[in-house]
Amino acid sequence: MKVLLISVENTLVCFGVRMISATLKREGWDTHILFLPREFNDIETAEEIDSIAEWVTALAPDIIGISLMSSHWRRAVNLTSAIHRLCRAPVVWGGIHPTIAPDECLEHADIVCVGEGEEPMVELIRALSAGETAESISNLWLRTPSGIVRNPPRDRKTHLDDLPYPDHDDETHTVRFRGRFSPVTEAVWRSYIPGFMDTHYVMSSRGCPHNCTYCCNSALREVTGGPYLRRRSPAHFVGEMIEIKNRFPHLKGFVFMDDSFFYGNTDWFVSFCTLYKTHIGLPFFCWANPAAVTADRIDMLAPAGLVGVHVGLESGSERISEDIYQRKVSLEQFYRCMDVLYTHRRQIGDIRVDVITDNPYETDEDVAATIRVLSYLKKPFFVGIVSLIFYPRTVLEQWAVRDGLVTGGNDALYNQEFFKYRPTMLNRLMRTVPKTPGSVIRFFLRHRSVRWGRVLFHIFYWGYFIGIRRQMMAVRRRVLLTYLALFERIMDPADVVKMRVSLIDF
Ligand code: B12
Ligand code: SF4
Repeated sequence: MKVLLISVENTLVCFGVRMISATLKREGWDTHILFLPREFNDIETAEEIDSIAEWVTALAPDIIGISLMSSHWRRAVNLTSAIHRLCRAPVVWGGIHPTIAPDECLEHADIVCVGEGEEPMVELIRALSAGETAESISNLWLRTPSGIVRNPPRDRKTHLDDLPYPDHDDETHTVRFRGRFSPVTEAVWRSYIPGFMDTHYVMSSRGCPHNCTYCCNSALREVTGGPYLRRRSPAHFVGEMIEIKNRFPHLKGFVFMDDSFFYGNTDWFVSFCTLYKTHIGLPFFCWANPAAVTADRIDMLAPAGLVGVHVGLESGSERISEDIYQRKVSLEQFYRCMDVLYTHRRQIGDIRVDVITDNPYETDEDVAATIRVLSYLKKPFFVGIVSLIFYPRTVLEQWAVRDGLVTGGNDALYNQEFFKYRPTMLNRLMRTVPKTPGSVIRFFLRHRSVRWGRVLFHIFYWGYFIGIRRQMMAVRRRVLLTYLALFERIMDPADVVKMRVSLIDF
């Protein structure tokens, strides 16, 4: 059996397809991956879709798997129908969106994988190659001549160490890059953001201990059984990075994509730090829930190479944070986390605070509260502003449907852009916080309802922040890129990644 897995994600990270592929290869199946990275909302034209379907048909796979999030919905639908026109191989959909919205996915795919896909895919390929049907494979939903079969879910995999490392065997990988089908060369890899930073994404765990209402974890947790938060052993996790470091000698660092890297027992961190320092020794970034960022943990991780932490404030309004997002993080915990990170600012140069905006449940005063909290933080830090999307089946989406704010899953919702927040004065003011003295931010906040205050802010925003500052950033970017081109090879990897991060203008 020849298997083709397709990713429509905008990077080459694609943990899902790489995990399925590695598992199938370990079982001896001839497995290929096609990466179709594109910018958000950049949907393939009919000619492009046809050329992809022709490439797929020429490879002659016996089965095709497509991995998708909600924002990839339209592209996956178009691709699947083009493949169905040219090719007889069944198309299986898996990933976050099929897991939370399997019924609507089954209107397009032949088979849908609900939840983790390693074991179901192995069983499916075995069954098909033996000429059997997939009608009793748990986690799989399928269309059959006698109707839809919804097999029950299986428990999540408990021992993640039993799984192989994600597949990085580029020989069997193809990417559609600048309109051509190309091997995944170093140059291609470097064209995408993690590549640009010379970092590689890895994950030590699956799941999250929290249950914030806007996040897919609130939906995923309910879909299948078994423990939700699971972690690989430090040896298994570092073992993967050793292989990656050997494979990509130019690598300058790692990004740990765990939902919240800081959770777990102290023994895990002690063992991880020792192994990481000994075998890897490169700088790393991670995401953390502020409640879990303690001085002890940072004291352990900073000497091991921690250079960047992304934390979520999401909202500085206690009403929104507690009642609407149901975040289990108090403002006090958030400030404490930022203080701990600030004390290590020489080492941890990239501190990013994520904030959600454009929430119809928020009043102007709630947004102002978020800006006020940010204005009191010690600099430097970045702020990542994202526009609230009501992802299907999340608790918040269900409330919003009930309250008539959204109509539930549809193309427009799935295509909403995460990073394109509304051009309101408060959102713009929020954006300027990391580069502007807190007292100036609070001055604009105080005077936002009077005309002259708004006029003054617009002069500041368009004249300085977007105008002069951007020009200065462009010059700085050119200087730093030239500097990197000349000296990167002899620089400390931590300084290289920090410099590259500083080139991304949030
Ligand atoms: C790592 C990550 C990323 C990485 C890499 C994504 C990836 N797919 O590898 C990056 C940074 C690129 C990313 C980007 C985005 N992400 Co993201 N990301 C995650 C995160 C933290 C982990 C996902 C992951 O890799 N898990 C580990 C792998 C092994 O699990 P998996 O992907 O679910 O795959 C398993 C199953 O789903 C299934 N499966 C997957 N594919 C397939 C295919 C087949 C054929 C089969 C049978 C099975 C199968 O089997 C896999 C193995 O068990 C999740 C949070 C979460 N809890 O899932 C958010 C999450 C997936 N991201 C999310 C979002 C919104 C985004 C962005 C849109 C926004 C952003 N943050 O910029 C962009 C989208 C980019 C784009 N347009 O392409 C949302 C998705 C919501 C939704 N309903 O779609 C999540 C759930 C977070 C959240 N807030 O709720 N993300
Ligand atoms: S802490 Fe982060 S990853 Fe975990 S449920 Fe909340 S938003 Fe999702």
